[in-house]
Amino acid sequence: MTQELARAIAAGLSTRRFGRPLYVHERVGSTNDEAAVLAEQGAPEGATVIAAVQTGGRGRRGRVWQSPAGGLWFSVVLRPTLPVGLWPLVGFAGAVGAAVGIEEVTQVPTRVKWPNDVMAGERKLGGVLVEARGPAAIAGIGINANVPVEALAPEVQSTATSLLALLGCPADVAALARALLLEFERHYDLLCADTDALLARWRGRDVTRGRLVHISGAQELDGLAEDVDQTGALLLKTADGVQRVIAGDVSLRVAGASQV
Ligand code: BT5
Repeated sequence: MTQELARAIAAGLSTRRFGRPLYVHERVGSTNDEAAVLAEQGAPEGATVIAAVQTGGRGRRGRVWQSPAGGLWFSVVLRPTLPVGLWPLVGFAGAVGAAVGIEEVTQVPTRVKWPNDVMAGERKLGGVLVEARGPAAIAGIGINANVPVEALAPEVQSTATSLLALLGCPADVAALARALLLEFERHYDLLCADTDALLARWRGRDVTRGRLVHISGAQELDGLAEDVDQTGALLLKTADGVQRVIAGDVSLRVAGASQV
C-alpha cells in the first residue's frame, strides 16, 4: 500500500526539490519528527515524509492533530535562507500552496485562516505546522482528504471538514500529494524571491481579513482583523488601537451573534 502510493506520487511529480527524495510510511508518530531526523542526517531541502496514519500528530503548542487513515499527512525538510523573523511566512506559503493544490485537483474552493489553517467555507480542512530544527525548518501539512468527519474526535467535528465529506466520494490522494508538493514549492520559492508577492497571494485567500475576530491564547483580544504585516503578524484594530498579534487562535465572529 505504501509502495503503491509512493510509486503513484513519484509518477508525474513535477517539482524540482519537494518530494525528492520521498519516504512513504504506513504509520509514524509524527512526520515532522521523521523529517527532523532526516534533516539532522543532512537531507537536502525538499526531502519529504508522508504517512498514511500518524499516532502522535501534533498542531501548534503541542496540541493533538488527529491523523486517521485517509488523510494526507506529510512534512518537508526546508533549509531557509530567509531571516528567522520571516520564518512564519513559510507557514503562509504552506497554507496557500495547499489551498491552491486542493482546488486544482478537486475544484473544492479553499481559503486560508491566520495563521496556519486551510479552510473550506468556515470549516478547517487542514493545517500547517512549521518547526525550527537548528538551521532547518520542518514544514508539516495535514489535510483531511478521505477522512470521514466521524473518524475525528467529537470535539472537532463541528469545526472540521474533509474532502470526502465535501465531494461525497474519495479524492485521489496521490494526485493531491503531487499538487500540494508542487504548489508548496512554488509558493515557498515565491516567498524567497518576493515576500510581497507571497503576502498578496495570502491576502487573496484570507478569510480572516476584514472580519471581527476573537484572539485566544497567550492574550485574549477582540477586534477587526485589518491585515497582516511583512512578517506575517496579524494587525488587529481594537478599542485601544492597532495591535500586532504574533501568535494565537482566531475565532471568526458574526456581528451581533456568538462566535463560530
Ligand atoms: C494545526 O495546528 O492546524 C497544524 C496541523 C499540522 C498537522 C501536520 S500533519 C503532518 C505534520 N505532522 C504533524 O505532527 N503535524 C503536521 P493548530 O492550529 O494548533 O490546530 C490544532 C487544533 O485543530 C486541535 O487542537 C483541534 O482543535 C483541531 N484539530 C485536530 N485535528 C484536526 C483535524 N484532523 N482536522 C481539523 N481540525 C483538527
